[in-house]
Amino acid sequence: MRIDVLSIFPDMFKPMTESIIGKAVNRGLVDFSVTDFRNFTNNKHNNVDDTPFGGGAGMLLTPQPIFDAMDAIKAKAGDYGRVILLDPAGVPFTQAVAEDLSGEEHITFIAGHYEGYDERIRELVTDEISLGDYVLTGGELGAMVIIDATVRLIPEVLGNRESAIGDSFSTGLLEYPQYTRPADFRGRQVPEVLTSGNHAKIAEWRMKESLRRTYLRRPDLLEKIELTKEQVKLLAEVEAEETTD
Ligand code: 4GS
Repeated sequence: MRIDVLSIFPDMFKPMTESIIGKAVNRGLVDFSVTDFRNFTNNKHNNVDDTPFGGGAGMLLTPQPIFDAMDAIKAKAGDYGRVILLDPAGVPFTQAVAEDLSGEEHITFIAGHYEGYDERIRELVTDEISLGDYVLTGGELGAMVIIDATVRLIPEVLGNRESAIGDSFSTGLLEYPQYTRPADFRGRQVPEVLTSGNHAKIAEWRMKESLRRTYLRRPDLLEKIELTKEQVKLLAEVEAEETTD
């Protein structure tokens, strides 16, 4: 996968060379490049923003440096693939969006840092994505979050140790509680079933606790998935247990 980012703060992307994403780059699974679009300005002060026509507060990202930086990416890579604009008015970012993007060969992010974008910039864009209902100082952190969640879904990026299988949100449920050694830590015991060696009982306990956690913390997620007969039975047990005490 090739990932391009347009940003006037290229140093903000330095953390992307760490950890699993950095390894994916080093292993040649991801080709990652940040373009500072301030280098593409045509004015003598290298301004990338200007005041809005019609008046009002705040500055807008002007189209010229963005269009020219996009032309440069096209000249280098042949095309820009999916073009993502980080914007609070975009579709909320979810695991489903990450799964969709992880199948792409090329993604280009436009990360702005001002009040807003000149509307003509949206002409270049295939997807407008919001990180959530809050206001950031710029699109850079949003682009990094989307890159992180997307790249880890590329086959081969995660080893067995960090497997994406069973992640919360890919199953539609929150993860069940987990324990490692010691079985007794300062008098706090690991649930007995987990040390019983009975794999069917362990699987049932995990499913039930996954349902319990989702029921208690994120009941909205239960509305979005189709439960099996077994899960319906376990959820009924959880509901009974959680309403009596
Ligand atoms: C988001 C967001 C955002 C909007 C950038 C105000 C500076 C800011 N971008 N998801 N101007 N939420 N952008 O808050 O993507």
